[in-house]
Amino acid sequence: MLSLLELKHDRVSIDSASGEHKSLDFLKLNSLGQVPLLIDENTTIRDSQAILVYLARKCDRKDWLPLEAESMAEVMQWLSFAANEINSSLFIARLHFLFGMNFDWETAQQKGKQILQVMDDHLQE
Ligand SMILES: N[C@@H](CCC(=O)N[C@@H](CS)C(=O)NCC(=O)O)C(=O)O
Repeated sequence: MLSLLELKHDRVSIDSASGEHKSLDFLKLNSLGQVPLLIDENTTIRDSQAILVYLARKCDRKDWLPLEAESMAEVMQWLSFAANEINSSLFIARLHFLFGMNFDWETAQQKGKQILQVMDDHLQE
């Protein structure tokens, strides 16, 4: 999103394998110990959806986040879809296949396929 908005930024890598995101320094920035995290001068925002909303509003980009009730709700429903449906399916499957974490990946994968179909159908329109 930073690139799409052509915002100059520094990207900082966090070594989660060594637990850097749970270090005291990082927890001071985000008590949940999660990435992504956006720091904009004196403002610190955690959560991908919140970061997207922040950037769109900060740049007054109504093409990304319209202010009319119906259009804004339409954007928010997809952000919520990312936080809920995608997070509880594709994200879980990814943790299993990429990082070998022990989850019910079969259920996650099956749900993930349904979720991808919902997105494909929407994009077809
Ligand atoms: N709701 C958050 C979830 C962020 C999240 O789960 N990040 C993962 C990496 S992709 C993480 O930092 N996990 C470490 C943990 O939860 O302890 C968002 O959308 O940004």
